[in-house]
Amino acid sequence: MSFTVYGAAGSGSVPIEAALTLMGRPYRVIEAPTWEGEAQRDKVAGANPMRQIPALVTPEGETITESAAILIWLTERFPDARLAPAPGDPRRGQFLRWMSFIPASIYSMYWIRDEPGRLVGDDAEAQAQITARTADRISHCWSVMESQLTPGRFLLGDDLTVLDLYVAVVSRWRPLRPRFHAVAPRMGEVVRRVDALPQLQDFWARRFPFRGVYADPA
Ligand SMILES: N[C@@H](CCC(=O)N[C@@H](CS)C(=O)NCC(=O)O)C(=O)O
Repeated sequence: MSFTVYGAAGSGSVPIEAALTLMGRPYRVIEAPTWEGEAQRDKVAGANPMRQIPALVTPEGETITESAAILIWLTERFPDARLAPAPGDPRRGQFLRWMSFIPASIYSMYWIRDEPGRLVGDDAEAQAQITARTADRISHCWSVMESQLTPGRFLLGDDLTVLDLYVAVVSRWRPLRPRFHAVAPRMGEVVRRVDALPQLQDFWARRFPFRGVYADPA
């Protein structure tokens, strides 16, 4: 039995799929772009009562939700892939810090951004304010992370971790990479390095192509 990922191209399942790819672990994807509406959310509801992707079903049949938890769990399940500093490693604290910061401070904004009406109903002006202010908040969070990290080749030093995969994907969402680079130039160099990893070129092309607004103009 292999892994099953409930996910969608360009979504929060992509760093998980990238990690499984680098780990050489077979998986299948149940495609469910939940932001498209209730029919897609229904597909996921059995695995995740929050009706969100990503969710991972392990070969043993356990279901894990929450992108950061899934990524960290995979690094523990497959330590030989060396995609996280191990417990006791001096980089572990910062690894856990930023792996928690992304879903808590940044990813959570998208529940509001994707459908501002969830909070303010049909008020178009209020919706526009939410879109603008959550973009400001996301940019601020990236700038805080930039100020606290001293990247090497990758965010925590010279070794690639799942944190790099996570940031490389989330930084491509709106307000999009040009704004990310403006507030986080050193992290920006890292994500471009992650975009260029030879072992992920086919994967990115399939799951989050560098096209249109999702390109990263130098
Ligand atoms: N806390 C969750 C957030 C997941 C999430 O927001 N997923 C989005 C897609 S990238 C989703 O399913 N949105 C639909 C909705 O919230 O209704 C995680 O970190 O996995």
